[in-house]
Amino acid sequence: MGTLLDGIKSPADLKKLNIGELNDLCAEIRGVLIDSVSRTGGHLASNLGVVELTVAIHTVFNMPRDKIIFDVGHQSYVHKLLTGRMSKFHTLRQYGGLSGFPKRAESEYDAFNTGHSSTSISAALGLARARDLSGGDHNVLALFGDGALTGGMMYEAMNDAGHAKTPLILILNDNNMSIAKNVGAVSRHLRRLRVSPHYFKSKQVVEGVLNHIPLAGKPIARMIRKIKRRIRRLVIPTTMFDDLGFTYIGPVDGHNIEALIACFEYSKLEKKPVLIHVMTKKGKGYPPAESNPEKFHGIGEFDVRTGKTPPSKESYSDRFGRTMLKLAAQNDKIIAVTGAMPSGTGLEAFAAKFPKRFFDVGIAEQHGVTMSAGLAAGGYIPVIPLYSSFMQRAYDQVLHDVCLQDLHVIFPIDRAGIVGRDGETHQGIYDVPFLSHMPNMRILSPVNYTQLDEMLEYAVYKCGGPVAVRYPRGSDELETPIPPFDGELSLTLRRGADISIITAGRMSIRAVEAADALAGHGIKTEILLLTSLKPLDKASIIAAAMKTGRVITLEDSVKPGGIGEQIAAILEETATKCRLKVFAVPDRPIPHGSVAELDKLCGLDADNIVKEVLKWQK
Ligand SMILES: Cc1ncc(C[n+]2csc(CCOP(=O)(O)OP(=O)(O)O)c2C)c(N)n1
Repeated sequence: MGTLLDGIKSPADLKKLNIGELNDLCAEIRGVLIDSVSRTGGHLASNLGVVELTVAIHTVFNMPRDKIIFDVGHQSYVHKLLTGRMSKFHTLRQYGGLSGFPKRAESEYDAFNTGHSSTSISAALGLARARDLSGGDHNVLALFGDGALTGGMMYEAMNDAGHAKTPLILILNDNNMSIAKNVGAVSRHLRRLRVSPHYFKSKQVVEGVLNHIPLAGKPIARMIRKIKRRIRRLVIPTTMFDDLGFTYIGPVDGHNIEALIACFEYSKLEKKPVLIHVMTKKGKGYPPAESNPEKFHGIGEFDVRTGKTPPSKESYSDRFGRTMLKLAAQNDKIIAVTGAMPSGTGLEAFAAKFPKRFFDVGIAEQHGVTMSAGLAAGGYIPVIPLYSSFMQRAYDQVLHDVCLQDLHVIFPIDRAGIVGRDGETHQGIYDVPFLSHMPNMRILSPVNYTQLDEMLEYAVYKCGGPVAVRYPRGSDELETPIPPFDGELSLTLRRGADISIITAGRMSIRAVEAADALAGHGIKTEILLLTSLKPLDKASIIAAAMKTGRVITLEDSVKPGGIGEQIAAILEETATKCRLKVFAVPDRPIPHGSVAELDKLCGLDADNIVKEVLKWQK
């Protein structure tokens, strides 16, 4: 096992292999991916689908001189294996190990950091323009999925790139899947291209041409000219990409290395924007992933033999989905909207039960939010669950289209706070600061599932404007019993006279741990739990500060503009005399690791809080 892959120290080594060996290498890579991801977790299905594609790219192009940008970046594992990171692959997504996404700091082969969808063409065009301005002649590639093509930025970028006419190689990896089944009119257009008789014919011809292609690295100039003439005849401008100024090539079988190599060799000759339409199967080569690509899109540890994952507790997302079913059964004005995350946000059952009241808008958070604002203006109650980090996309839509008009849109914010193994692009640590300054917005923060239910019900029936309800990834609940929620801004979780901890959400668990540990040192802690992060309960905050004279704020959001800084301002403005220490996520990218490791890294663990409090004692 692993013999060919062991020999690939850099992509240059690929150029020595013949087609048969490249295919054998692909089989080895699949084995490594399945085995390794079964231990570390990760984005398996997408990577299994791009094995031949990535091998062919690195066989034809000369990275790192040529540049490739991976859209989202979740499908960059094969690229990592081929670019000198094989020996570290077992550390993928582990604290201090390889990232699950491209990282410029990790390798010179990673041309651009990604994590959020639909940025690749914009970034590639920027790199191409930088090349042109500096007189370079290297190739710039963007590899993106059909799912990414539902994101609006792609059209802004194609509008610009198709007009700019500078050489750019776009590779569309079309597997007909986003995380779930892909949606939308562009997806329908791609489906038509896939089945059009003309394109099937052209595919066969491309493959025919390819049987005669020498591998890259051999003298190929004359042969290429011949291929160019033959392929040019296949390129018939009937696709939306042609209309936008790209030469469309395809569709090409993305598991046929020879066909891929031919298309890539050809694309280098075009000297203008090219789009290569590659068809792949998500999960290719591992039956459990082929039959359930959605489950294997992003997966934790699993048993390679059965494809089964260990049993897990109900998550906040699952609970949200169950509660939505109940609320929607009672109230037919409730509409669910998702940006391509029906399963991730827990809305699958809703979609099945209320198909007319469910809209998957694609990876289009901006459009989803403004569309929801339209639904609200039309008399409905849209509920649009977004992962905190993806909500960043829709900042202006939340502000301009929802908040300024005070429209009743409900924003369940999933994966709020530190998310763990997906790392810096996915940490949900910015929503509190950026929502806090939006007029009319309310932000609620539950500490357990019952409170999540109560807050959602409150958001539907007792609010008339925008409401966000933020909850963490996973299933961590505060075990301390609390009274039912009915709109209170805060509640006192524990009484004590020595020090006050003001906290919210998942961090309340850490606050209780710290308070228990402080009790061992004879320090009695008051814990004020903020159920509302906007508005803040000023009176209770001031009272808690005055009671003990020593305040700790504890939050899983970035410090600038967060709750701690807002509380500092309240205490300052009201001339409340007390000492204050803000525990929050520091103002720098937070890498990947387990949530517990990252809490510690950010100083949000009970041990660190206790250590700091004990310093105050001296
Ligand atoms: C802005 C944003 N929203 C949502 C996501 C979550 N997400 C990650 S991959 C993905 C689907 C991508 O589909 P596609 O581009 O077709 O790639 P595939 O996995 O099918 O290869 C989604 C929705 C994201 N990364 N960024």
